[in-house]
Amino acid sequence: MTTTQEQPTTGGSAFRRPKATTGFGSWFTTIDHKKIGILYFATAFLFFSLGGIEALLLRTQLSSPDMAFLTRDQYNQLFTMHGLTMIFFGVMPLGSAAFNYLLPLMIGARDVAFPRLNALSYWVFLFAGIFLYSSVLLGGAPDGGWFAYAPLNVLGGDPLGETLGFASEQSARMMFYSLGLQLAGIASLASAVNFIVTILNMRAPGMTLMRMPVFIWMTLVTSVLMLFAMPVIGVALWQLMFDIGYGANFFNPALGGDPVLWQHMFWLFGHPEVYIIILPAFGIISEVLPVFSRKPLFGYTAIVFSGIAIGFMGWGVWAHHMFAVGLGPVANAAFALSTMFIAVPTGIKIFNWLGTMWGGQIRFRTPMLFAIGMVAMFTIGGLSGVTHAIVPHNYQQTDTYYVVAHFHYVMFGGAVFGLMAGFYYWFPKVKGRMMDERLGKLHFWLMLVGFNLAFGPMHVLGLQGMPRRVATYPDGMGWNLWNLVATVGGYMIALGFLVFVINVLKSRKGGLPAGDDPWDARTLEWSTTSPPPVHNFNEVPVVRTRDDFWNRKYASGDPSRTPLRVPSGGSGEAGADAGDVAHDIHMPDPSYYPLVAAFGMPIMAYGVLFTPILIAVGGVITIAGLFGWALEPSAEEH
Ligand code: HEM
Ligand SMILES: [Cu+2]
Repeated sequence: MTTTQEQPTTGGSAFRRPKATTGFGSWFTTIDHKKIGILYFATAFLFFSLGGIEALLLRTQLSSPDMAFLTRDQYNQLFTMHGLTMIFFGVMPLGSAAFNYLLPLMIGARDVAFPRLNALSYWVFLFAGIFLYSSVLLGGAPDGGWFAYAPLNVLGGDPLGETLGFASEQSARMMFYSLGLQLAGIASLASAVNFIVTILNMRAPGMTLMRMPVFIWMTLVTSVLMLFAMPVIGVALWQLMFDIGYGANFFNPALGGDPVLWQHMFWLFGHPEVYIIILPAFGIISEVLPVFSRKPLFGYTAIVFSGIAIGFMGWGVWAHHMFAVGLGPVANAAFALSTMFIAVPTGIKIFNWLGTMWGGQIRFRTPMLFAIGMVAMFTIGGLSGVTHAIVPHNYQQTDTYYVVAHFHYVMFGGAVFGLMAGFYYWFPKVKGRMMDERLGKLHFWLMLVGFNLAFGPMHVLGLQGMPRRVATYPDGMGWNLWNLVATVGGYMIALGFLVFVINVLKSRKGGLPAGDDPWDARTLEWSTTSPPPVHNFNEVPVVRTRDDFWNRKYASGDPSRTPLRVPSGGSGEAGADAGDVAHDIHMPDPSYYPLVAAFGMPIMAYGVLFTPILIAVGGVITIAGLFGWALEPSAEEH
């Protein structure tokens, strides 16, 4: 790819922008949304694998009664880190990876609105994960569960915490929790703002809101949820940090704090968070099902509005996580009702997906198998969710394996199956190569069977009274068989992912050439080359209908439907000879300042843990990075 020669506007060489867009070093300075998407995917998949290994350790411990494979302390750290990793560093950023790569391509744009902010978001996310995991070496990982109920997590008294100046080791561990999630929240906020502005401002000419692909709609709703949910947990984490580190008292009732405050704040964030995890999968499914059924999406408007409704209603149901707290019958009844209502828009989507397949010419390729698997597994998880909403049932089920079964059907059966459908679907666009179908199908069946073996029996275990978060259980409770089955299922899932990794490594270079539009798809990203050029489109498409690309292929030879050449990058008309269009399109140059700014942040966090000097050092690095960023010459002028 030729880039034009540009002179920086200011002299100082410190401010000269890096130019390389290929090679190893370019990954550290890239601001191309596609490369950032790939970085997000690779990193999130590594964390996801780590979370998976933790899950296997947990399941190994639980495979038979009275096991001593792990200590209680290790078990507590592992299930906490497993939950945190899967949610904040695995599944959520896998959604971000898809947003980053696909959003500009699907709306006919050349990049996101703020490319360097996008890079910042990635680096902060990476450092947040490394920071959280560094706790393992520095005394112990958080061990209070992913929702870390205060004040239980700030009490205690033991040596490690005292050497760090805290009341206990427990509280030092929870400092890692608080600071790690605050960092991760900064990354989410940055990308949420970026995606919202990109969607609202950078759609191709003619792409009205109601002509956007459903995946873009779900990106928008997810981003809005992130924008409002992160500050809520941010405040709670800040309070937790002050309680632990600086003698404040928000949560400890012995000193006059409120023990239920944390739960309200956590779940006011935490419930929207589960929709942040599942909505990207809803978007993916809504793209995959029509393509492989060779029919338009059934009920586009209903799918979009039910997505928006979920985005609003998700804020009104948080106390369904707190029925057993003792909020009283009025609160419990109100939240039971609101929870049952939110099942309505979710059900509407399921009916629309089924309607899309109904009467279609279904092609059972790997993406479609995962999409159908997602609809089926998510439906099971949704149904057990409705049973939680019935308060007397909830009293019976809460803190048992029934809940663990439920949320894995939703988050794994829904979100992960959906993400896998998207991966197999878009891989040819990203790499220009097809994935191996045989390995893909093997992955699917291993995962589907393993998943149901792993999590199906947990419904039974839960109803038999097996509590969650126990490191072991005695013989003779009638729990042995189902626990063994669940463990076997867990290993089967891991085997499935091994096949997936082999498939990716094999197909990356050796897959069959994909061409631009291998699935005969409907959305704009398939109208450019595979992989897309740095600037995405030589000609910015003009959109006249929903499914415009499909209509252009099939509906008409109407010349007004050929894509319109739009002047590029502010430099006047694009070159007349099509071969050289790229020459006139200016993409912003790479930059190392997002990395610098992000690098200061974990140092500040270590400062809160160890010594205030590091807060200052990290602060200076971050501010220097931001100044360099602001002063960096633009690359636009010649
Ligand atoms: C995307 C995939 C997954 C997600 C999002 C996920 C999420 C979670 C969450 C949030 C928790 C709760 C932690 C807590 O109670 O504080 C958890 C616990 C657990 N998960 Fe997963 N998980 C996933 C995959 C798996 C897999 C593949 C397995 C096993 C084969 C597994 C087994 C477990 C176990 C054994 C627990 C501990 C339950 C307890 O101690 O109460 N998870 N998971
Ligand atoms: Cu909830």
